[in-house]
Amino acid sequence: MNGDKDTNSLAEWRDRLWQALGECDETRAVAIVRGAIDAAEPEQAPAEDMSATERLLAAGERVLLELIAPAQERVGLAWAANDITVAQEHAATAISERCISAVADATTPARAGTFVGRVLVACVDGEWHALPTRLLSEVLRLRGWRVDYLGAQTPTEHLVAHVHRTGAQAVLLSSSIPTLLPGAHNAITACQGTGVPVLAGGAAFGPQGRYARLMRAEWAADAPGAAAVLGRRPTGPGAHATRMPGMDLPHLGDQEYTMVSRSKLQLVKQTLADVEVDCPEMSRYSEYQRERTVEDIDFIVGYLATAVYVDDPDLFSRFITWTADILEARGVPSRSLLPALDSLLNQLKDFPRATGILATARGLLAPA
Ligand code: B12
Repeated sequence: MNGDKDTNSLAEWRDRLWQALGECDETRAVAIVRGAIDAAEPEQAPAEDMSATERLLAAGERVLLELIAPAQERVGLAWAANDITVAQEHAATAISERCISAVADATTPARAGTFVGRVLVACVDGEWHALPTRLLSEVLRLRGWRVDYLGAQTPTEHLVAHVHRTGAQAVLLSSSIPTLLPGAHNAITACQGTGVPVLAGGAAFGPQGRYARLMRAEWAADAPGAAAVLGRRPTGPGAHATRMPGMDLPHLGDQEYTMVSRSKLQLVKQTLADVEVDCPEMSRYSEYQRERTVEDIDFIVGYLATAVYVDDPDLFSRFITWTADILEARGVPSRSLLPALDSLLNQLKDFPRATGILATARGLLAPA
């Protein structure tokens, strides 16, 4: 590939990888990734100014961030639009994992024996989206860090024990699912309690990492951002080291979060009963359709509780808009969410923050 800007953008490789993912062709996907490593030109400096080692490291990073990551994001968009099945999404993700390993293998000879430092990368408890942390770990390794990669759903007590055991300089925590934020907050304060800085990332932490800041953690949008934060050697949590999560969020004093999260089961049950009255056609639902409806209501209450936790109506509104789009893409009118929201508004009428959050989202579905 020459230095021409368009050719250097890896766009063509992205199309080829997308095709291989769509056809569940792991062998071809890995061959494409290997080819892209050989072809990718460094973006920063002219290739002739770099050693072979530097070029290989830069090419590896570009392939991780500009080829594999966008392909994986496209998988998510295609699933949401109902263009691919859950099975195709699973297969594509498994192949992407293998592609990341291929980059790791191809770049091993270029990695130095000495490390710039040691960090720990993990997903918060309950979080299955390990692929983003795997990408992050490989980019940091390419940049000289020793990374302890703990993968998906790491229980907080084991995270803290590992920090103690290894003396890691920083903990990098990932979460994609917002309902895991209260647990993530717990993990952040527990790790900071050991005196180590915590860098949070992933879609759960909200636009521009607003919830990470609320929880007094550092935040970065992506792997290069994380490397930049680590490069300036973030100091420990200092005054925030030992504290209870509730101390960061004074609004929790009104007990609304505790009430909504503790009565979740009852709220889901009553909402289902109310929705059944409003939608008589539900009596003809199959067992499978009924289970999905319960799951949807469970999600709604979970996201509501989380929005109350971080005191941000936007969190719930984003979720409702996202759910509405998913439903519409599958031929279900987004209005079908209204009975559930109305039931919750009625059940939670004594909780001003919760009802404010519900009313805002309801307004998005049924504008006045
Ligand atoms: C693959 C996938 C899965 C796989 C994950 C397998 C794996 N090994 O990772 C499986 C099938 C397990 C899965 C399960 C679920 N998933 Co899913 N999944 C995805 C998908 C398609 C891709 C995720 C991914 O790899 N993205 C690519 C990476 C590169 O992008 P990224 O995650 O944004 O990460 C970047 C940054 O955020 C950042 N970053 C991430 N972490 C960190 C950490 C630090 C420290 C830093 C600095 C930066 C950083 O760096 C990354 C690279 O630039 C996404 C769609 C999407 N667009 O992401 C949905 C998605 C995340 N999943 C979703 C959902 C709903 C679920 C389920 C709830 C589905 C269900 N009904 O069961 C479960 C939840 C399971 C759980 N408890 O975690 C939704 C979440 C929507 C929402 N608003 O909450 C999404 C967005 C799908 C969609 N389009 O709607 N999922």
